[in-house]
Amino acid sequence: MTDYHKMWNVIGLDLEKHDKLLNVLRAIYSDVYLSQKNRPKGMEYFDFVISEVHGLRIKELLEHKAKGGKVVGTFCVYVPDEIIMAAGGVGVGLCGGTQFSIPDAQKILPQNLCPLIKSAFGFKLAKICPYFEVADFLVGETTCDGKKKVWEILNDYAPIHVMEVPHMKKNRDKELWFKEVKAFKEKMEEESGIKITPELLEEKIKLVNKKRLALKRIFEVRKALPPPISGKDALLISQIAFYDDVERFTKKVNELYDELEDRIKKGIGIVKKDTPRIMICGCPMALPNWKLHHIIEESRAVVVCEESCVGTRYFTHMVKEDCPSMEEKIKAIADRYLKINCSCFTPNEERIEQIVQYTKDFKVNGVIYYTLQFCHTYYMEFIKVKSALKKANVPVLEIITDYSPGDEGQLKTRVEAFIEQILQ
Ligand code: BJ8
Repeated sequence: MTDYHKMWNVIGLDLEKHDKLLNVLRAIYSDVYLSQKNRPKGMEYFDFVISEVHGLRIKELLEHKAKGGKVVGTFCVYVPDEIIMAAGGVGVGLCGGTQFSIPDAQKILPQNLCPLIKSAFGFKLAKICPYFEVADFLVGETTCDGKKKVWEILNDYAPIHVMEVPHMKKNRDKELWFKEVKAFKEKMEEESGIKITPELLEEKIKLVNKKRLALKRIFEVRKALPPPISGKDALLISQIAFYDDVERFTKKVNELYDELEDRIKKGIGIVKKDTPRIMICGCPMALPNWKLHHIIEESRAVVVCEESCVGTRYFTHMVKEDCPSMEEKIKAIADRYLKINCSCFTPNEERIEQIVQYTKDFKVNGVIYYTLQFCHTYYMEFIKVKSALKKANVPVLEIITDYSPGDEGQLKTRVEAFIEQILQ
């Protein structure tokens, strides 16, 4: 195994703390992922990516920077990847998914704040995330209140550009968002020194659409009875989508898709045909948050869909291709991103309708609605989701949790009881 300590030292990581983090992650990964039986062979690539996520990928990003390219840290699926790439940049997701960094964050941030925000902030404060350290600048957004205010504090540690995401989808909101996307293109041009041409943008629009399509195909095969891949593995692929090289990732996901199709033809499932099928809806699960999937799949059920930003919200809509002018291309990008149904929007009926539709498409036996503590918008939106699922006759369990292992026993008991109820 390559020793990356010299590289980590150069980028300014706290080596001792970072070593501890890696040891914790390796142990969890081995327990949650490598213990699975009958995994598709194509998952070997994703295991490799995880084993090198703070090593080889960081080396690649440093090489990219050495050639003059920019690395841009993002926290939300509203930030348009196509624009970052058209300016020769690489986008990396910086949302935090581990309890490990939270005590550091709480030295500054309040305790009663969403763990995803605290975990990310703690990474920067403790200097244990190499992605934060190699990022030239960060892009925040005005989605939820917690994120909005943390950018002001994070700005003391790293330069940050904030995109104003509207909270409604009226014409005036669309106009505002179009201007924000345009301003982001200008920001990327200024940072990179590269003039984004219509040709460059078109090329990247097509590239990112291909990546979305590859992810969509993985979700399509999960509709099979039984699914050919576990929910944990599908989640891992969605999480890696925020870090890996876009072309390589797309190729590997498509290869995996071919293998999964073959499995379906041969009748090879990851579980037995009558295994209860669960859909998870709600807050995103940033790497390495595998807590709920692991509990569900250890409880004789299988996760077949994530209605989440590490799931359907990431890939569902494509950017319209071949728009003639730059103005129209920017509009196509703005339109696509504004279709994402984050609970920060009001009203958000399309999300509710999509959830009900997914329960049919993925032949779901039960929904687990997942809210991170102190995430008010997803929490509140559950009221409407619950009522729509009741009408559709789909059982639902609400889970509100954080990243700590403290409630795992209690969650397991609740999930098992829910699955028992489905089985009856
Ligand atoms: S588009 S879900 S990635 S904002 S940070 S809202 S969990 S309280 S991450 Fe998100 Fe963009 Fe929306 Fe998706 Fe709640 Fe926590 Fe806020 Fe969060």
